[in-house]
Amino acid sequence: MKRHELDVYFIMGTINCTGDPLVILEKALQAGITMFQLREKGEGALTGLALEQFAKSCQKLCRQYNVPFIVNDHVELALEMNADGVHIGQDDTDLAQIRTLFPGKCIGVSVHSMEEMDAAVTGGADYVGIGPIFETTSKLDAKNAAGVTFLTQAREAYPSYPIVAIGGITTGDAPEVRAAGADGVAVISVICQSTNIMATVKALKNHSISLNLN
Ligand code: 3NM
Repeated sequence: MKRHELDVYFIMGTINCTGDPLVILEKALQAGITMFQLREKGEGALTGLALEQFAKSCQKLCRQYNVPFIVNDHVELALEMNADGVHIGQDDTDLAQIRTLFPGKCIGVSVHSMEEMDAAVTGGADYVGIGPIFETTSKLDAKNAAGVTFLTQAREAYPSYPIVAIGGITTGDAPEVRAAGADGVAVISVICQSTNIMATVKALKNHSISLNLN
């Protein structure tokens, strides 16, 4: 994958939205998000047929805007739908197995230590997510906010590997997170709760990206 695809990585599930999730997604796509992850989990999340239908609507919108459509955890669903990729945590299905199931697709892994990062890279992940950088209310089982210390170390260890930062990131601190080594910011609430998604996404973007397309 290209590192700039991680620039503004929008993650969403229906429970993160107070308004219509598809309207929010379309606004975010129009505003220029570069990647989308459907993360349908938690109390009240869709399951079964309703999940499939919602996922298909999200995928259709992403295709219209030529933005990769990634599925969190629901590996079967991602396969069935021919999603552009999957994102997995440390407790989810084994990376080697996922790599075999998704040849040529984008696989993201959440990592919290150098050991996990090394394993993700050698196991064939396409990018890693590092977080939570700041406190988050969007993930119930999130670890404590870690700041940018590990992110900085990870970038030093892997100068050109795709890394996205996650957890409590707002428009104001996106530049700090990028300066610490992230190729992009993965966000839920700052977009889902925005009253001006166009302005929020624009503010999250890396404004020097045209000079940094490797
Ligand atoms: N993963 P918000 S933090 C989905 O640390 C997720 O791995 C995290 O949402 C991790 O932008 C997180 O609203 C939630 O804080 C991110």
